[in-house]
Amino acid sequence: MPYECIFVIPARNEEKSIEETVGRVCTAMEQAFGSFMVVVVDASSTDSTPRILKRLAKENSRLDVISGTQPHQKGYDIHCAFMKYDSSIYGFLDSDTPEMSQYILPASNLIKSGYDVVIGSRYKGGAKLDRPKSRVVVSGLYNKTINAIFGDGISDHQCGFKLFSKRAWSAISPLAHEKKWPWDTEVLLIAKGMGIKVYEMPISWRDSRGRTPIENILRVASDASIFIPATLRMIYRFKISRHGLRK
Ligand SMILES: Nc1nc2c(ncn2[C@@H]2O[C@H](COP(=O)(O)OP(=O)(O)OP(=O)(O)O)[C@@H](O)[C@H]2O)c(=O)[nH]1
Ligand SMILES: [Mg+2]
Repeated sequence: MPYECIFVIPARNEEKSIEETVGRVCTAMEQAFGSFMVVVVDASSTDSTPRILKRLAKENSRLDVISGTQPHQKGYDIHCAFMKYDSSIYGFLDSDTPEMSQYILPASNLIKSGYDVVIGSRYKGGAKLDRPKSRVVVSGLYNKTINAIFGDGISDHQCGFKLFSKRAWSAISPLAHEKKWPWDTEVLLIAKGMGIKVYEMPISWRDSRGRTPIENILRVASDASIFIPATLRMIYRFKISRHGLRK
């Protein structure tokens, strides 16, 4: 029997938030579903995240903790966790944003009512944003660049909260190849390319990590080194070969 919903939490060195996130996600899942599993994919955490998760998994039979393949493969880790289970709905939520669990119930209801992909959006009208200006600018530039190249019209590709119907995930998953953070963007572009509607749910968002300006610059540089080759690969796939997508 397939589960009603599988909810994945990717985690890497999240000792500060993981227990709260797992607790809040499990509570939200109990309100929304009869049969479900919460799956944490822990990738090479060197802090006390693995120890906390081991304890939580012992206490909760609906919590599955699996190991990520290697660091910086968040997208691939979520993908593999989805593939492990047969379910009517698949979703994920970043472990550093426990408050996003409040959207599990409304987003699940949208999927149950017929939407195939529901994503959190920090930039859709009605969203509330508490984020340093520099991150808003960089994130805005990213979304605008993707929109300009692919014309997909999505306002927030990288928000760490997304749900898929089984029908959508079965169609999208064989075409998704990116392993790092651009996987989020890739799955949305595949959905759009197949004519699958994406519902953007405005959310209230607060950046969880306080970073210094230097840390922000290093982060942007590291993101750019991933973004550029990934975007070139996606241009080839979606605009040149159009493999498997609607012409
Ligand atoms: N499984 C897995 N999870 C990861 C990996 N890298 C990061 N994560 C988790 O994925 C989520 C998103 O990563 P973040 O580092 O918060 O990325 P971000 O949200 O773009 O950046 P911030 O604004 O700094 O929070 C978090 O829950 C991380 O713990 C990874 O390589 N594998
Ligand atoms: Mg984060």
